[in-house]
Amino acid sequence: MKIYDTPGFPNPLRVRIVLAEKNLLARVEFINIDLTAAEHKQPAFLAINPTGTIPVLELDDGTYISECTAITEYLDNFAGNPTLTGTTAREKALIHMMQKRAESELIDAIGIYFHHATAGLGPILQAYKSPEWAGRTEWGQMHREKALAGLGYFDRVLRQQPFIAGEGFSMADATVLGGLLFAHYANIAVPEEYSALLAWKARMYLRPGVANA
Ligand code: GTS
Repeated sequence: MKIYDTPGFPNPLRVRIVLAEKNLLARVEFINIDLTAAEHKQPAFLAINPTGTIPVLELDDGTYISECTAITEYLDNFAGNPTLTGTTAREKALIHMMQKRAESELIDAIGIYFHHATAGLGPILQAYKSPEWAGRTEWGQMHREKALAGLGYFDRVLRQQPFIAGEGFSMADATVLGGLLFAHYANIAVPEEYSALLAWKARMYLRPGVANA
């Protein structure tokens, strides 16, 4: 298997955590994609993922899978022992619900703020962003507010339960960790009063699957 990504970037971190949690890091070859040079917007990359985003998983039979949730579903299930996406109907539903919230309320909101209200990854990549979005800093700023609200939401969740989707570590935890990494790059500080979120983050980084990602 191959993973096309950029080390140290937020969405790639989600999949790297999954690989580490599943003990699969040694089973994949990493292909580095240079986002600042807009390599992911060139025809060769768009042929493997038309949405022009990383990460992408390439299976040994040449199938390409993009979207972290889909990649995670594959990696969690291919050995027949799912641990991150739920086993019962209830678990699966709760994990997917929280995964979606972690994307829309946090990591994706920060991505929109970062790419559309800040200098993002620089001028080469900015040139590939939709022209009708260019300069929409107000819209980008709204997504900063949305992300801050998302941080507050996950703090409240973690006051009630030890993990994002309940009693066990799941892909939703990996996504919130990716969101916190993105918040750091986008200079969005987690407010100190979100102590449950901060304590959870510290606990997560003690997990080998997160520390080794
Ligand atoms: N929903 C996608 C997923 O789950 O894979 C999001 C992927 C995504 O936005 N990836 C970012 C990207 O490729 C990388 S990261 O910086 O968020 O880690 N961005 C490219 C771009 O041009 O915005």
